[in-house]
Amino acid sequence: MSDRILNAELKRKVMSAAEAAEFVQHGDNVGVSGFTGAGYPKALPSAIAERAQAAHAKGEDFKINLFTGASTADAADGVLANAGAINFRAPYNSDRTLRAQFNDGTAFYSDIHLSHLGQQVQQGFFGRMNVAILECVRINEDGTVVPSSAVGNNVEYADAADKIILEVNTWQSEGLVGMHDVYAPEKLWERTPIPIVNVGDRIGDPFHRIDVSKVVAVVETDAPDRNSPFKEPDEVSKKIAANFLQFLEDEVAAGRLSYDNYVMQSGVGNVPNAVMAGLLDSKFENITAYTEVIQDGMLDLIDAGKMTVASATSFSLSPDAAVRMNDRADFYAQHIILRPQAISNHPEVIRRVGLIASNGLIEADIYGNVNSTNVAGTRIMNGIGGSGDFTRNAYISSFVTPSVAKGGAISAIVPFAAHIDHTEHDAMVFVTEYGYADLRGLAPRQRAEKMIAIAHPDYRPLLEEYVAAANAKGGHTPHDLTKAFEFHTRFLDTGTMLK
Ligand code: 0RQ
Repeated sequence: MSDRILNAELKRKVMSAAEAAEFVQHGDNVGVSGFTGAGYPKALPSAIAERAQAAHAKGEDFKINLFTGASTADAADGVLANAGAINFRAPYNSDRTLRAQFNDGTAFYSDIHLSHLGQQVQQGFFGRMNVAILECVRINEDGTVVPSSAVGNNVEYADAADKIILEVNTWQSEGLVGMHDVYAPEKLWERTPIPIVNVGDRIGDPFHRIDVSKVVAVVETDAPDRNSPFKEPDEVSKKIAANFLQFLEDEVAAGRLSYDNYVMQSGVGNVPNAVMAGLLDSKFENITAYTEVIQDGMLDLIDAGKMTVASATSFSLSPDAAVRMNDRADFYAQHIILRPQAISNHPEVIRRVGLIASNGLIEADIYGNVNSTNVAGTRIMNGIGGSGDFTRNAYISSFVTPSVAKGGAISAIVPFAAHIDHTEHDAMVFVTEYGYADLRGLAPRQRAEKMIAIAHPDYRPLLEEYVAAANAKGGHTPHDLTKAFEFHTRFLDTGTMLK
């Protein structure tokens, strides 16, 4: 037995994953730890999948409703989806098999703002939470638990669940001890302000207090997080990043930002990494991040002394960066805080700290409405994630995107977004490789001009043609509803949005 299980009562609950999986029944609501490929349970999902497969082989039903922090990995969503063991999923998914099941209607998905789900589960919006399965680094002598590389919705799931299963993962560095700040808001209708004034404020405990009497099993694992390899930013990403940095410089020049008060929120991926590489050589100092996910570029900024503190709910690191983090965990613990996602994404705090949000998109329309989730308005990609939490409440909200997808067959800027996650009232600045469109203070007709200027040159004439047709119909937000989705229907008919 590992020396990371220090509580005598819970030591007696150690068993195999297969034995622990017996506590999960068909139809159960199961809330697991895990966020962006970090901190998800590594053993129970496979064991539950095996149970499901055995039941299916006997002609019996076996499916669970799976709740997480955000995306997990093959070892969690993947194995369960492949076993046909998921009936319902919330609040975010990036697994391809499961995505296909949502899109063909064989599994159900509710795409929910990441800061909202924990409370909704606690309040019983989805029925009882039957089992919570939480990965941790260590169980302390007093029965408190140190979460692993993500905090996610652990607090709410453990609170709501009838039974708790703990996975103690010895692959996770004990250096994580001290990085967490576990805080639960008071009960509904008794709430006081969340006392985070500065990004680096710690307001909770470095461990999670659980009800030990609810723990039915403890399972030991040593499997790694998903930690996807780092892709060097391509040319388009570098141009988008350069345009984003120009926007920041222009904000400084306009007196709306200074070189030492940039509070960053950033989605993950190629473009954000290129932005962070650019920030290394910029005049910005004392950068802080109030965001969801700690990524490679933030470690670089911390190493360079450019970023003082990064607050998030999980890590999303390349294998190299994960090794770096683990090797120097004591140093990073002075600069990194991992909070519950209800707090990392809390509107109240986001408003207070005055951050600049920057997220990806599927498409935006000429008036600045954003589709982050549904390709051609119908096929779910991942989900809204935290983009709504941040976009609505940011000091300045921005979206970064290549001007085209699928080799140019799809324009990221369309006449009318075929699904809308962020409205024109929330989205302020759009950045492509052709520049940035600042929509603040503009009326719809003025916005269209700015958006077309950052579209791919091949699509600008088509967008202008649409605007002419829409303006001919009139209105404050002109549209020709017979043509508004022509880009999409043309793509579906011919394989390209181009004429
Ligand atoms: O697909 O890899 O199969 O070619 O979408 O697109 O351009 O690499 O950009 O990785 O940032 O993803 C909106 C999906 C963008 C993401 C989305 C295809 C494209 C490619 C990826 P391939 P890119 P990104 C942040 C807050 C919502 C959640 C969020 C997302 C793939 O940013 O899920 O913001 N956002 N969370 O080809 C068809 C289009 C497309 C398209 C792109 N219009 N039609 N396919 N793609 N546009 C917090 C965190 O990040 C944790």
